[in-house]
Amino acid sequence: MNRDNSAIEAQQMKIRRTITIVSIVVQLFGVVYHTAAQDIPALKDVFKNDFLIGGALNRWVVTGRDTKAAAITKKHFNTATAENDMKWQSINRSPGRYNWEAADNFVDFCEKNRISIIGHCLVWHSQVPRWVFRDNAGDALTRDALLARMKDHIMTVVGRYKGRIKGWDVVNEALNENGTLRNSQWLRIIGEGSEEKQYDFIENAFRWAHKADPNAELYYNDYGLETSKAKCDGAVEIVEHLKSKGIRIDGVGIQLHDSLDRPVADGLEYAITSLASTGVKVMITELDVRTRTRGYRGADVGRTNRRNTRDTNADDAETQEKLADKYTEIFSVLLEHKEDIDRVTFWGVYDGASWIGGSPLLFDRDYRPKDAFFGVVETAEKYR
Ligand code: 9MR
Repeated sequence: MNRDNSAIEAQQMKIRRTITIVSIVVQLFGVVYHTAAQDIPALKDVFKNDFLIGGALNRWVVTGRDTKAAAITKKHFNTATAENDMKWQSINRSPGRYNWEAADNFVDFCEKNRISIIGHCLVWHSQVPRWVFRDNAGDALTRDALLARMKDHIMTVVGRYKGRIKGWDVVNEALNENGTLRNSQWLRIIGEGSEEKQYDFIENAFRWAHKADPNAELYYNDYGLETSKAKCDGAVEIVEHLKSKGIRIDGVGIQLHDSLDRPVADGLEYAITSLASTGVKVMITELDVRTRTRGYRGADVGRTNRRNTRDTNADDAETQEKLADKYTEIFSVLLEHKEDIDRVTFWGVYDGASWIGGSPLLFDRDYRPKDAFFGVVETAEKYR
């Protein structure tokens, strides 16, 4: 075994030991903590020397209709991402018509509560209206026409919030599992099937975002970077390509939509270290852990309805214990690499607001902290 291997083994031993110790402590003190939920520490304080802590917010939170979720947000988060309200489809559903209400509400809420704002997201193959890729006759746009449309959208949206947004997810989910670029309309139309032009839509998106708000940080964001090394290598290539052209990129977001039974530590370490070695910040941008044991469990949001995704198995003690272990595993890795991690954002505030249903977050459907919450706090204490 070489020295690198023994260092990795030692680190993994440490993570396994932390999971066992944290698991025992959480079980011993869980009951006491649960009865005194108001006294729980604020996550943003627990991690104040390590990284920002945030959540994805929906419009019920920012308009005050979900007061309990808003209270969790104000207490625990110092950064937030709009779960849906800044996406192309929400802001610019039909040509030339912009609806800013929801995005403005999100930005105002964050500013009022001194929460750093992440804009999500500018160029994505999903939640973008069909008209974007077509001309008036319904035919596919030319490369130049689509570039012009993309520029107009970025300049308008980023320009409106200039100086108020910490960073933008400029390009979202552009990669396949094998690290090649996804065959989206962005790639097909702007890339014109040519290898030389394949990064053009990404380059231009970053250039224009920078032009529209020169002080905003700019990120590439994707899922599965922790499960596929090839995909992670693809993200590294995007960063290196942009840097080689002198185009600003500040960070890469590892979404980290995890699931209960899949070990994540090795792949996550690989992703963090290889992305950080390019010199960019690494962020966990959409953290949750899928617990659903019944019904539809895929990623097709068209088939996931928040109201019917309650899963009784997701609430049982065994699942909650596994969930706490999983979060301990994840935060052990993040704390080992805290120098490289800038921010950790949960994809939702509490289970009742999660896009996947089940019990994937730190707060349950009654807004109470779960064993997973205490697992995370205990893990932070272990790394002090
Ligand atoms: O959580 C979001 C859900 O409410 C939307 O219906 C869905 C639409 O595609 O997008 C979800 O958020 C996604 C995020 O914007 C990008 N990464 C994957 C997230 C989960 O699908």
